[in-house]
Amino acid sequence: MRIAFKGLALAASLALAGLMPAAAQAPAKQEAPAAAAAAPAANAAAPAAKPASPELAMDGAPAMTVKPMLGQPTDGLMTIQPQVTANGRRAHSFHDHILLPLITAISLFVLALLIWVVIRYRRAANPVPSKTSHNTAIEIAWTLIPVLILVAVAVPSIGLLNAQYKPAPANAVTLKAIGNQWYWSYQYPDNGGIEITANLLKEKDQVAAGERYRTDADGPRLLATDNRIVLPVGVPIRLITTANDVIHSWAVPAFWIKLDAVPGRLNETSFTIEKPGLYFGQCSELCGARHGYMPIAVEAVPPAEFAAWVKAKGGSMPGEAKPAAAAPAAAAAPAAAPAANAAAPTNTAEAAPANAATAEAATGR
Ligand SMILES: [Cu+2]
Repeated sequence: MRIAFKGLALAASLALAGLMPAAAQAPAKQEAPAAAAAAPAANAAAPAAKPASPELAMDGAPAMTVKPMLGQPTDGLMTIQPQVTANGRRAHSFHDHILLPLITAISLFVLALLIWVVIRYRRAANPVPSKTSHNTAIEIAWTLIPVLILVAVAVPSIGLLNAQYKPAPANAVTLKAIGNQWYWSYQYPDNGGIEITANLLKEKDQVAAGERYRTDADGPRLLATDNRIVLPVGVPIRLITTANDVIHSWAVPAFWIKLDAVPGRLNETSFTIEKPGLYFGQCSELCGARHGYMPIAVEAVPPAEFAAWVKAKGGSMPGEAKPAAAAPAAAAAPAAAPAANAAAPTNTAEAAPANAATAEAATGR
């Protein structure tokens, strides 16, 4: 996991850089129909959004189980986890098609030079050493070639770094992740302030009788949490991180996301999940004794299911809040208006309370 993150500061190719704005905007355009679809579906799905499997203890969350090879480390797999965000795919490609071949070629070249020197210039084969101390052509070459290699790596790398700090569009779903010693808590400020606390699920032999323990349906050992967070697929996510005590880091390898959570400040990045699934990560900043026991589990679901989950949690969708408030106001307005008109000729004093009532109805309070 750590090796995968080393590539984070570096990043993808120039050709891909040209594609990025289009890729970043595409999910934003999908947002409107997705949200529109979510509204009716949310109502339809609401009855189904009862607490799912009691083992998962997920109020209204779809009982999603682990998919092999997706969103988690896999035994025997030697490369980066399959990526489900645009930046992740870009970085994976940068790693596979630029960095890895380059590192391999340089290592083999240096190895060949060493072998050649050891054999050709050993004492037995070369009893009288050359007195040569300078060679202008070679000195220029061994200075210039590494500089050109570094420039070739830096250009796509800086492009990817830039893409990783692209601010989220206005319609993004905001997830605030808060690091604590030693668990994560979450807030959905745009969805009625839903709050979730996610703790590591212990193994069967670590809990008292009757207490909940991890099963394979929850996820891999040390990665499964008692409460999962739910995020919509195809919708930009604005991730904000902070911490209550020491520095933590919110990291999910399949999203190509690793963002420090620092007490007293907010860090922000954005991403769009392209594939429904269950994704796991861990705190990735040494934060104390139980640093290795604060996992992250994300369920990525279609926007309609996300809306249903938000409802089941007692939250609201940003687009939904306004029509809901406007509906009683619209219903109240025609009724109140004739009343106000009728009252006006007879008693203007009575019209004022009628208007006040309308105003109350309009705000829904
Ligand atoms: Cu931590």
